[in-house]
Amino acid sequence: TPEGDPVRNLTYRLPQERRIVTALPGPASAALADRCSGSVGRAISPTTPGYMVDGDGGVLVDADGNSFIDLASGIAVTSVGVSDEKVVEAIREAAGHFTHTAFMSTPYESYVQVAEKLNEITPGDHDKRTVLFSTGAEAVENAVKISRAYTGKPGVVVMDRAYHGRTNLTMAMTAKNRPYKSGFGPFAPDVTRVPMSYPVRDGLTGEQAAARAIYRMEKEVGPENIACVVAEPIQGEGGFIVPAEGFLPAIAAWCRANDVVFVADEIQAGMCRTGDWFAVDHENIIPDLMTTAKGIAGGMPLSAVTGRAEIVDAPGVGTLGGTYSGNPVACAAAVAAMGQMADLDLAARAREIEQIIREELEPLTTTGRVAEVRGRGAMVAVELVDADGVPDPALTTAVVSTCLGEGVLVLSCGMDGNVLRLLPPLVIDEALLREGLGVLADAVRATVGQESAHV
Ligand code: PLZ
Repeated sequence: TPEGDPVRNLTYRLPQERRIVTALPGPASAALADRCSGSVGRAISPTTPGYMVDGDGGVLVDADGNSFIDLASGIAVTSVGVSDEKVVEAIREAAGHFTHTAFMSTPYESYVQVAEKLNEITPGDHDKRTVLFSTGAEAVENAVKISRAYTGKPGVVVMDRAYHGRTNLTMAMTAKNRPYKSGFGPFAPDVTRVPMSYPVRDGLTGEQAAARAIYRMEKEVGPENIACVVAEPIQGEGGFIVPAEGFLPAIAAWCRANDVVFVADEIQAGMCRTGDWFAVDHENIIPDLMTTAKGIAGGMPLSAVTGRAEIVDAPGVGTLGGTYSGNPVACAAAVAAMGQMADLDLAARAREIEQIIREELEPLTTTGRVAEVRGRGAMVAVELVDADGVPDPALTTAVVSTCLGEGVLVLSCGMDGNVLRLLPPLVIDEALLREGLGVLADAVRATVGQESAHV
C-alpha cells in the first residue's frame, strides 16, 4: 500500500488503487443484481455495476474484487472515509452499550455532545440550540416547523433548481419534476419558488440577482406571510451552482429586516466539503437556522437543525422529535467524525482537492463542450454543453457510464442532467484522485471525439 499523505498522517487499510479484474459487473455482482431485481422495488435500481463489500480512503471494493475510485462519497456523506478507524471504533463502542433508547424519553450524553459541537462550529457567537433527526429531509421539514412556530407565519420561499428532499413538504420545496415529484402530488401548499443567482447563465451580479428574488418575495407573497427562506448556499442536486458573491448576504439581510427566518440548507455543502466548516462561512453569513446531515456522522444517519436559541426554542416542549432522532450510535459516530475533520484539518484538504481538480479538468474547456468548471473545495462540477452551448445530458450520461466501466464512481446532477459532479472523500490519496480525474477527462475527450467522428 502507498505511504499515504505524510502531512496529515493518513494511512490506509486497503490498497489505494483502481483495479478492475473482471468484466463489469463481475459474476458475483451480477448474481446480486439479479436477486435485487427479483426482490427490491424497481424505483430503487442501483446504477453502479458492483455490489460493494469493503471500502477505505478513496476506494470501494466489490464482491468480485474490483476496486473503484470513489469520487462520490455516497453523495457527499463519507467525507472522512467510509471506514475511518476512529468513527468505526466509536460506533463499536457505542453499540456495545446500547443501540437505542429514544432520547426524548431516555437521554444520553452523545446527543448533547453533538448539539454542543454544532453550536460551536456554526457561524455566529450568539446563543444557539440544536435538535437532531435522522435524514436531511427531516431536518429541512423541522426547520420549516420551527420557523412557522417562531414567526406565526405560513409561507416558505425556496430557490429555482432547489433540492431539499423527497418527503411531501420537501418534494414541494424541491424543484425538479422527474424523478422526484412526477405522479406523487398533491404537494404541501404555501411554497413559493424564486429565481436564484446562476452567474454563467444569467450574467447578473449577486446584488442584481438578489433584487430580482426580493421583488418576487415582496410582490407575490409579501413578507407578512413568509416564515422562512430556505436556500442551499451552493446548490447540490440542482447543478452545483455557486451564486454570485453578494447574493446570499443580500437575501439574509432582507430576511433579517422582514422578520423572516433565513435557513441555510448545508446538508450537501456543509461539514468541510467546500473548504470551510460551512459554505456560508465563505461570505461570513450568519444564518438564523442551518440544516446539516450527510457528512456529519461519517455515514450514519443523522441530521440536525442548529440556530438562534430564541427561534429553535419557539416550538413548545414535546412538539419536535421522532423515535430514532439523534440515535446514540449515530451521535457517537458524529462526535468522532467531527473530531477527525478538525484533527486532520479536512477543510484545508478540501481546498487542496479543489486545486487538484481544477488542474486536471480545466484543460477540458478546450473541447468547447465545457460551459464551466465551478464549485468550491471538494464540491466541484463540470457543466457539459453541445457545440451550440445547449445543456448536453446525453454527453454527461455517456461520460458517467464510461467512468463506471473503467472503475471510477462519478455522479451527475443538474436540472438538465448535464453536470458532472465531483465529491471525493476528503481523505482521498492525491495520486488516486489524479488518476480518477484522468479517467474522467479521457472519457470526456473520447466521447466528444466519437461524436464528431459520426457527424
Ligand atoms: N438538502 C441540500 O442535498 C440530499 C439526494 C439523493 P436526505 N441530497 C441527495 C436522492 O436522490 O434522494 C439533500 C440535499 C440537500 C436535503 C437533502 C435531503 O437529504 O438525507 O436524502 O433526506
